[in-house]
Amino acid sequence: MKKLIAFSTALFMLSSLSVSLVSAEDEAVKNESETTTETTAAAPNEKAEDRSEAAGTADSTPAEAEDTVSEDKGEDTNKPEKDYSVWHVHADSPAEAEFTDDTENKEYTVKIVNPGGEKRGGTDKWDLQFRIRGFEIKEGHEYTVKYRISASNAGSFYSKIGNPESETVGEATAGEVWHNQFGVSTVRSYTEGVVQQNAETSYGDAWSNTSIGKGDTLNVTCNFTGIADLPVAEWCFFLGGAGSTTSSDCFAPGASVRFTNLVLIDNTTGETLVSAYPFTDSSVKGDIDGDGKADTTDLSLMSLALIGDKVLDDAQITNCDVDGDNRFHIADIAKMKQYLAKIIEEL
Ligand SMILES: [Ca+2]
Ligand SMILES: [Ca+2]
Repeated sequence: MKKLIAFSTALFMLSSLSVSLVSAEDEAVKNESETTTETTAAAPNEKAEDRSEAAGTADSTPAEAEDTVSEDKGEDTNKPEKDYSVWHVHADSPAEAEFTDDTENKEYTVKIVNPGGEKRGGTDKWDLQFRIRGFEIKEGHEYTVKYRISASNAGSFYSKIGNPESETVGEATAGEVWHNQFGVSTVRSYTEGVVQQNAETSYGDAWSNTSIGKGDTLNVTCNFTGIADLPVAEWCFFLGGAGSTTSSDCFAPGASVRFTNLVLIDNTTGETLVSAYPFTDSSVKGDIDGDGKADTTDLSLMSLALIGDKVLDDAQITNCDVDGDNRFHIADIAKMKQYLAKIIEEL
């Protein structure tokens, strides 16, 4: 009998393995990218559970920049003064991350020390979160959400706007009024051009992660309509480990994930609800990444674009034309180098 059980278990494990390999391969083919993770779509009802605050929690706000955050049971209740209205990292044991608010480069960095997840004694991708809380979502209002995410390693992430309790409210299953597969969105990869365009007006089955390649940057813009009133809402990025709804860890230990241009606007009222290191619509010559200044990052993007290793959009190409001859070529790279070497003072 024991043998039979062992054999069945082995068979089950083997079949699970082959299934996950096949789906990972399918995903890779679908995305035509080097990304290695994919997430199983979760039934909305399954998502609602386990998302409430677990006993072992830790948060890091910019005030604790560069501190390592990890499990510390009951820390939340002992620190009621924690400011959730700024971007911070929340880690459920055993998840752990180093969080940096880089004011100079205008971005946040989350370095994954331990992603958590089921096999490490945690739960799922929500074991490690980068998030902000405390704004209001109103049913029927139109919203625009924007963010830029960069990753040192291939991985994936899930992002959502919902209520902190993950409680279903009206049409908002698990309290979510928006997630990364929902709404009218454009996801632009620095290395691949546009990788995803959605026009989803309902959740459908796509409760899955968005993949990102090693060293890639995704610029995301999405419009959605509020499907429920959420007096206190949160915007989260799940960066944690594999679990019942997530077939692979979002990111491996050691990966760094950077965020900037985190913006949420209520277009109905014109109110900006979240604005962390927002990009201005850049018309700055030589500013390719849209952060408002021309620097070495932009030079790298220009160089890669010129040899065909980066796909830039029209606005970026326009900003590449630093010598103003209406085309982008090697002379623009040369002028950019002179500017960055301070041989010339302006572009
Ligand atoms: Ca720039
Ligand atoms: Ca030019």
